[in-house]
Amino acid sequence: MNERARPEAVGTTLENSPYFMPFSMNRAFKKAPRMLARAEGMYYYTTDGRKIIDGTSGLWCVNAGHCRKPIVEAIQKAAATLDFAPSFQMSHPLAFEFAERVAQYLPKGMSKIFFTNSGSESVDTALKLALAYHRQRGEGHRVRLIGREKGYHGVNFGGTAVGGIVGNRRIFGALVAGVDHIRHTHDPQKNAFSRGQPKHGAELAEDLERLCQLHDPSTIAAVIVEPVACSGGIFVPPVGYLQKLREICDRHGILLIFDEVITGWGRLGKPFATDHYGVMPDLITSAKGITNGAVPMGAVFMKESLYQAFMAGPELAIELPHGYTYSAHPLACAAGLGTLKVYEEEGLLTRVGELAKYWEDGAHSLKDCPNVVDIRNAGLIAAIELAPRPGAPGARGLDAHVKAFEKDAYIRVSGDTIALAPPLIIQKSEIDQLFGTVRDVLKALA
Ligand code: PXG
Ligand code: PLP
Repeated sequence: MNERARPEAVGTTLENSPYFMPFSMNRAFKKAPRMLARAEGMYYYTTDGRKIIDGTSGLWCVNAGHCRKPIVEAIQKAAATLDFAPSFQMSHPLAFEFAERVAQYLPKGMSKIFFTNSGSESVDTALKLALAYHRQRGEGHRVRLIGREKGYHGVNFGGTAVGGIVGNRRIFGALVAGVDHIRHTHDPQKNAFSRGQPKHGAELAEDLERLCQLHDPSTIAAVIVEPVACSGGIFVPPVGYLQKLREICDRHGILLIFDEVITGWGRLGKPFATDHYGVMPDLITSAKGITNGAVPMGAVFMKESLYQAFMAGPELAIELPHGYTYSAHPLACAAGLGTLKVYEEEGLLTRVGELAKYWEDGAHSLKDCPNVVDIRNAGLIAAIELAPRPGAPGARGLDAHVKAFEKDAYIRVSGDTIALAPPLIIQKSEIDQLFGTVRDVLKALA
């Protein structure tokens, strides 16, 4: 037996573990781990038996709550029936069935679906689709990709390149050539403590026009933005902003990609943010809530015309040389079908419409807590931004995360911003409980 700790030996014995944890403070965590053993509905249960309210839907993905029976059973059945099926030149019925079911939820005008295994893969797929689409139509000169400052589009090369969070880019070299970024929309001087969409900032979309003039619009293939930028700190689009982006893209023949990995599947009270804000992109990237997080899956949704552009060549040719070993994996399709069943039976894709006001009031009730400098909200998402400790950005946020966990609430933080986005099944009493715990944490924080 080697000397290394087994996972059940929680405490001070994980320090030599071979597990290199993603996006984590490995050394600090292994000294003082926070370990989850099981989950049900709104709650996690720790390895030492505590019940923890899930304030961020795992990682923004468990929209229907944890270990839901129809999803669990669908996965179990699929695993015992067809463990894997190749999806290159072969397929299986669940893939077609799931695509059909997902298509019923897509914004009007979107009709085709490409399956991936994560949000990151969806983003890189969408960017490649955009480049290939233009080339397919004889506009191969459109080679540039535009992201936005503070944006998060996953961690693959394309997504990292169009992403705009400096700390996620800094150590990874030159990334992808031909990428540029429009300005972010965060303007706390004008918009602090806005309820829902901030009033000021629609004109920031004009920054896209500036890049069009700088590079010449004929060189730009696509613009990708999150309708609500979540990972970077939760920035809600100013009134009129997304509409303006759409207009500029239309003016110049540029594809607009909405990255709805978080905002999709009911988070804002409609199936997609596209429906909520009434602005139609050309492509949508999805993941997370598509399977309720139970099996990894992502997808890219596109307009019919995009798909058809690839169908123009000879029939005995592979139309898109792109795909993943696990695209449309049977377990993921099964989990997705089970997920849609729960969403439907419980009306979860529109439930947030009823909860949003209560949620907004709860979030903004924290305004009087120490160190709170801004509160932002959209649908069932809230950000509570704290002033950083002098010379130690992120330290107060990290403390909030750890202290909340000690007080039986799991919350995410991005720097010094607390990010809340619970499962869509949350009850009003649990909204009170969650904000009550955050209030206690903020009062206890130096
Ligand atoms: N696009 C967006 C908009 C996302 O939010 C991705 C792409 C990448 O998806 P994958 O499945 O490859 O992780 C994301 C993921 C957080 C947090 O707490 C956010 C994400 C993932 C993990 C943590 O902010 N977003
Ligand atoms: N690397 C090698 C050597 C491979 O053979 C493959 C897939 O066949 C990949 C990477 C890509 O893996 P995936 O399809 O799981 O993304």
